[in-house]
Amino acid sequence: MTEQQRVHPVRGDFAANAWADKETYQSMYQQSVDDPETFWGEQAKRLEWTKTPTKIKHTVFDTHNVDIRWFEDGELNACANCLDRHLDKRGDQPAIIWEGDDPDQSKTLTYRQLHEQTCQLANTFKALGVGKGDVVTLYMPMIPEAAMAMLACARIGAIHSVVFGGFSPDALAQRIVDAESKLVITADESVRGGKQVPLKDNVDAALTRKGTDVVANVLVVKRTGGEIEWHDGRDLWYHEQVDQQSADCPAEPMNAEDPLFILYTSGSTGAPKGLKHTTGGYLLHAAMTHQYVFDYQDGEVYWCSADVGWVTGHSYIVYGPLANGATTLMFEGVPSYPSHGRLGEIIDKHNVAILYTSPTAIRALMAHGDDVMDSSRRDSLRVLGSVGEPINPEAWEWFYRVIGNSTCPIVDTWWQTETGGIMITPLPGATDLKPGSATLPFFGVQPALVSNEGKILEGATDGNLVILDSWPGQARSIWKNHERFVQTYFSAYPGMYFTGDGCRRDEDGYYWITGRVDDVINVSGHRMGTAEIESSLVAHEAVAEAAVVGYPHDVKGQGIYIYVTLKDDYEPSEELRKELVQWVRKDIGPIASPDVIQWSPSLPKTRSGKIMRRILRKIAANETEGLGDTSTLADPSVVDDLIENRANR
Ligand code: 6R9
Repeated sequence: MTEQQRVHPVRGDFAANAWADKETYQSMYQQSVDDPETFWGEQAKRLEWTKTPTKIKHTVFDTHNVDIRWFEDGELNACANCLDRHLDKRGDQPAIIWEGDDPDQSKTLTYRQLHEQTCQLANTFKALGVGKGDVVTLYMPMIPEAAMAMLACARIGAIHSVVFGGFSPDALAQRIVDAESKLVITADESVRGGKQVPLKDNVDAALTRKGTDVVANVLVVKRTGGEIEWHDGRDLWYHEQVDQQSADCPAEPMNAEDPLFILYTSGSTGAPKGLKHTTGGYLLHAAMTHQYVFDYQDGEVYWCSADVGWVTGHSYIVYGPLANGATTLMFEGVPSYPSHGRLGEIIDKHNVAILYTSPTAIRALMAHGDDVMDSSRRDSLRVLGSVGEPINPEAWEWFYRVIGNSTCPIVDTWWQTETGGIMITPLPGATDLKPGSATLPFFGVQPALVSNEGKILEGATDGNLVILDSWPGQARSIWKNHERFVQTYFSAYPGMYFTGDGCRRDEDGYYWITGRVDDVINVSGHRMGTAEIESSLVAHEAVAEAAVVGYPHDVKGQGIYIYVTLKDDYEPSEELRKELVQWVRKDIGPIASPDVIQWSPSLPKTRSGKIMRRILRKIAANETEGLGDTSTLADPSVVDDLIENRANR
């Protein structure tokens, strides 16, 4: 039996106690697509509305008029839904368990404590002149204050824009300027794997960049007490401000379609786009998927190991779990510190029942052998989850057998920043699992595969993954650029949302995501536009031209492979190679660190001057046979040189 045919059927005892078994999944799914109005109108009741919505769905995917509204006459507050409404029943239950980078540091915040501190922070925002519709940028470590800052924004109707703490000052500045953010929240330093990252210094550097004078204040959490510079009048200590504020801060009633947050993500072209997510539909989708996909049961400790800087952290560390009154674990560090046993040790220490992590993290541990898990028992685990990139069947089986002691179903969840929440996924009590497949659509999600010409393909086939109708968590637009939103997602296949992913559907109707079909690469689950890296490189004085492609990498899924053509006055050298690597790291951030640089006197181009990336991808993957048709190249001999000097063999 090949890996891809191996099936792990749903366990009977699991199905009996789960939120959904096969029949429940099938009947709910059917209703969700046959009668979305009734289905979502009913589901909306899981949230607390200050004004109950009567208009459920108004969504148009027409290229001339993309207009997405859910629950448009309803009013609610996302923070009140995540905190206030749990106080009666769960005031003393842990809301957030925080595990520090240092294994001796951890703390617990109950729902009551989280509510109180979030209200104080919300009042701080108000005192600083931040109100409804203003954008607050977060550049934070993985500490409870990050979740509080998101919730405090939501409480007063401010819009948060979280920027991952691994991004460079320039990348941060770009996002601050685009969002016209008045307030930035950061910490003196973050700590990861025993090393300090100078977050405040990075903010200082970012705020020297053009256009950042929109920022009036920087609120600084004291995390390490490390040395930082201080700009009087602009910088404020978080604790000093919050301590002065009362814990009484009424939640602002928001329209369901008021923005909750923007989150920047990379696309195939241009600058990162700020995806706009709104309040009602997003929160409902996050909460509902958190319950069904992880089969969350009351009182369980749930751990999503993502960073709040990514959408996974938004939906599955903060909004989904807290809306459900769950206990969510937040981890500051990395799975390899102080040793490779850390992940398992955290699970034992806090009795984690559900672990949601990435294929990269799994492969990195797997590379150290089965005994990396010897320091823990992990018998509290019940469900495992994977997200961010395709998981190869070997890593799936290792996750299942070694981390999960062969007892826990794995939910391989496919979704995107744009989708707000999980879209294609097993439900642990309902779906027979096939390692490597994200399996079947969640409620309300109508996937389809189309040919390059836009023809909908039936049955078992490969194709481009599109979604035929809207779902509540869908991003509504790109911040200040609706035209780009329409162009990016609705123009390739008119009338459908195009995901940018390629996919295979098997004879059982299971979906197997094969990866991006556009110029986006996915390195350790981090999405990057090749164009962004290229434009960084050509800004270097030695570089005439650069082309960036992804290539298969054992741990990271994809690595970054760069073809560089130098200007006439420059010679290739080890020193220059190192300099270019540092250049990109500094410009974009360490996540964009190039793995391979190949010096290429020229790049394969069509006669109209377009770089043939298909060929570059193949050479980078060391697949030099069958390069396809190269006859349209202006100079086919370029390819021979690239093959001869390829760096990955
Ligand atoms: C949630 C998140 C989205 C892209 C997406 C796809 C890839 C995510 C996946 C997966 C295969 C999965 N992706 N989950 N590929 N299987 N389970 O990761 O959002 O950062 O926007 O990335 O990630 O290529 O298009 P985001």
